Amino acid sequence: MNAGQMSKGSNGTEIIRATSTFDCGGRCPLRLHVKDGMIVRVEGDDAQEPEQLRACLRCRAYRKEVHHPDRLIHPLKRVGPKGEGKFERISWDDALETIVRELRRVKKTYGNPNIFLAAGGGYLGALHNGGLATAKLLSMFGGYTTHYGNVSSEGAVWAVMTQYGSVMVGHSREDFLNSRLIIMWGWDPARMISGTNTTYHLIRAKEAGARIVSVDPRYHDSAATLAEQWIPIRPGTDTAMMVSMACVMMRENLHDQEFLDRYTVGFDRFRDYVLGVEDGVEKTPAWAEAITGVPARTIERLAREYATTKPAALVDCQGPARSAMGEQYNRCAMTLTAMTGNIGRRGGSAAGGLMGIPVGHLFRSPGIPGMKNPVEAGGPSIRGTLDLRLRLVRRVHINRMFDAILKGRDGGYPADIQLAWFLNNNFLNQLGNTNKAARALSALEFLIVSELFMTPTARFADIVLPVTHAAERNDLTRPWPSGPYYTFVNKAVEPPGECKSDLEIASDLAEKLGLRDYNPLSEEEWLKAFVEKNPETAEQIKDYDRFRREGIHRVKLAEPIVAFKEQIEDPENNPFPTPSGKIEIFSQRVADLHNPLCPPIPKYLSTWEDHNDPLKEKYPLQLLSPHPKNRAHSHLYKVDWLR
Ligand SMILES: Nc1nc2c(c(=O)[nH]1)N[C@H]1C(S)=C(S)[C@@H](COP(=O)(O)OP(=O)(O)OC[C@H]3O[C@@H](n4cnc5c(=O)[nH]c(N)nc54)[C@H](O)[C@@H]3O)O[C@H]1N2
Ligand SMILES: Nc1nc2c(c(=O)[nH]1)N[C@H]1C(S)=C(S)[C@@H](COP(=O)(O)OP(=O)(O)OC[C@H]3O[C@@H](n4cnc5c(=O)[nH]c(N)nc54)[C@H](O)[C@@H]3O)O[C@H]1N2
Ligand SMILES: [Mo]
Repeated sequence: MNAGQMSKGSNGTEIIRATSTFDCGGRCPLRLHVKDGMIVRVEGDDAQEPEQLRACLRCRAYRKEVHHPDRLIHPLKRVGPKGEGKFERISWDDALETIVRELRRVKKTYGNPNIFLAAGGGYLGALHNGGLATAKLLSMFGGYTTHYGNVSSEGAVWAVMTQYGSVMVGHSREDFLNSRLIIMWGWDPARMISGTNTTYHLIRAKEAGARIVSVDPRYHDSAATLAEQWIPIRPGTDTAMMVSMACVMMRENLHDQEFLDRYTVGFDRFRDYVLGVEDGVEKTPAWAEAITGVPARTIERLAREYATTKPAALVDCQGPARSAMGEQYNRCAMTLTAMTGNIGRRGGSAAGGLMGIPVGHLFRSPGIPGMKNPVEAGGPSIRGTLDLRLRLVRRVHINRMFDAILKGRDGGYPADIQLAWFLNNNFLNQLGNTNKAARALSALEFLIVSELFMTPTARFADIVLPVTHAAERNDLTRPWPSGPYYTFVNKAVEPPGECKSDLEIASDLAEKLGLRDYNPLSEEEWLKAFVEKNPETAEQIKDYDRFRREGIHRVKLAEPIVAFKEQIEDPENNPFPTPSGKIEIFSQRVADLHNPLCPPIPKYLSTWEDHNDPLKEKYPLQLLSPHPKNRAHSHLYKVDWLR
C-alpha cells in the first residue's frame, strides 16, 4: 500500500493524496483514484474547514496528462537534421555513456564554462527537481554556466527591491474580507490563480460589500465575475494613468501626508514630477487620457474613490510589468498605496505585483546549500542585489540565452556555449524570438533535453531523456508564496516504459562520472530530512506520517498576514530593509546608476513599439499573450480535454 493512500474509493479504487507541481499560481490538493495502475478519477480537496482549496480545470484533467499516449518512454537519439524531430530509441546505457563522453569532451576541449544549464519552472517539487539535481551534478563535475533573471517577475522584483527592499509584499488572502475597495490592476486571478483560495476570498469580499474594479485591456473572467467596473486601458500605459491619479490626489489634497512623512523618502521629488515642476508638464487626467485612452473623468473618479475609501487594496501583478519599462507600473502602484496610507494595514495592500507571504512555502533541501558552482566562484550573488552593474558577469540573462549561444564571448557573454542541457522548460516556445532560438539550438555541438513530451525544444536535442511525471514519484511541494500550507505529493502510479526522474538520471550519471556522495540518501530519507531539518517546517509539521497521509499541512494563522505590519506599527524598531530604512519613492541606489531608462522615482516613459511609435501606422495592433487558462504555459498542451 502506498503511504499516501487514505481510503478506498468506489469500485475498488485506492485514493492517493497528492497535488499538482506545475508552475502555476495555485497548488490544488487532489485525491487521485487509482485502479489497475491507472488514475481513473480526480477529486479535489475535501476539507471542511477552514476552507476548501478547490481544484482548477487543469488539475481536474491531470490524469489525461499522466496517461497521455504521447508520453516519452524511452531515451532517444537524434537521427535526422536538428529540429526535424527524427529520433530512434536507444538504451539508457547508450544515452548516459554518450552524455558522459560529451561532458568530458567539452570540459577537456573548452572548459566547464562552456557547459550550459537551462532550467525552468516545469516542476516545482523539492526533491525530484531537475534544476537542482542537475545543477548539483554539474557543480560536482567542475561547474557550468547558467542564466539569471526571471521571465515572470523581473519588473516586479526590481520594483519591490528598489522601493521596499523585500519581495514579501502580500497579504494572506482572507484579508480581502477587510477591504472596502479592491482594484485589480492587470490582474486576473480567476485564470492565473495567485493562490488556490484567492478567488474564493475575493468573492467573499464582494459579498460583504467591497467594490471591485478591474483595469485591464481585456474583459477577463475575473472582471466578468467580480468587478463592478471595468476600465480598459491601452497596453503599456498604466503608469501614465497612475501618475495622473497621484496628480488628482495632490491637487485635491487627498493624500495621506502624515503617512508619507513618517514612512517614505522622496515624495517631494515625485510630486515635482507629477505637478510638472520638474519638466513643465503637469500629469493631469487629460494628459493621461491622451496616452491611455481612459477618459479623464474615469481617472478622476477612481483617484478620489481610492484616496477616500479605507481600507483599499490596489493589486497590481506581473503581466503589465513583463514589458519595456514595466517596473514603473509596479513602482507607481506602490507609490499610490503609500499616498493612500494602505501599506501595513488590514484590508489594504502594499502592491508590488508579487503577492508573496512569508509562511507555508519553504522546503529547503538539506543537500543543496553548500552546493557551489566552481564556474561562479567569487561571483556576486544573484539574490537580493539591486546593483545592475554587478549583476552576474558570469551568467547570461534569461532573455539573452539564445543570443549568448549564437555570439559567445565575442558578443560580450561569459562563455562560448558548446553543450547545453535544457530541462523543466520549453524555452524555444516560451522565450521571445523563436527563429533565433531555433538557430541557436541548432548551432550547439550537443544538446540534452529531459522531458515528458516531444516539445518544440526537445526536437532540437541530440539526446532526449524521458522523465517520470509528478504522479509517479514521492515529493514535497509548495504553493507559490500564497499558502499558507505545505503539500506532500504521494506517488500514485508506476512510471510508464523506462522513465526516470531527473534526480535518478543525475544520480546514474554521477556514478558513471565517478562522483561519489552525489546522492547519499534514499527518497524517503530525503523527504523526511526536508521536513525535519528545515526550522520552519520542523516547527509546523510535528507528525510526518500524518502529513504524508493527508497530503497537506495547513498553517493556522491567528490573524491575517499583512505585509510590512511591523514596519508600520513600530517603525523605530523595524526599519524597511532599504538603505534609508524607509519606503523609497526616490531611490539613491537607482539614481547612482545614471541610466535614463531607470529613473530614481517612478515615471511614465514612452517606449519602443508602443502606441506613440510611428511604426503604429504600419502595425496598428498590440499583442497581449496572457497565461493560458487551460495550461501552465505550454505544459498540458497535449491534453485534449483542455484543448
Ligand atoms: N508570450 C509569452 N511568453 C511567456 C510568458 C507570457 O506571458 N507570454 N510568460 C513567461 C513566464 S512568466 C514563464 S514562467 C515562462 C514559462 O516557460 P517554461 O518554464 O518553459 O514553461 P513550460 O512551457 O510549462 O515548460 C515546462 C516543461 O517542463 C516539462 N516538465 C514537467 N515536469 C518535468 C520534470 O519533472 N522534469 C523535466 N525534465 N521536465 C518536466 C513539461 O513537460 C514542459 O514541457 O514562459 C514565459 N513566456
Ligand atoms: N492558468 C495559468 N495560471 C498561471 C500560469 C499559467 O501558465 N496558466 N502561469 C503562472 C506564472 S509562471 C506566472 S508568472 C503568473 C503570471 O501572472 P500574471 O503576470 O498576472 O499573468 P498574465 O497572464 O501575464 O497577465 C495578467 C493580466 O495582465 C493583463 N495585461 C497585459 N498587459 C497589460 C497592460 O499593459 N496593462 C494592464 N492593465 N493589463 C495588462 C492581461 O490582460 C492579463 O489579464 O501566472 C501563473 N498562473
Ligand atoms: Mo512565470
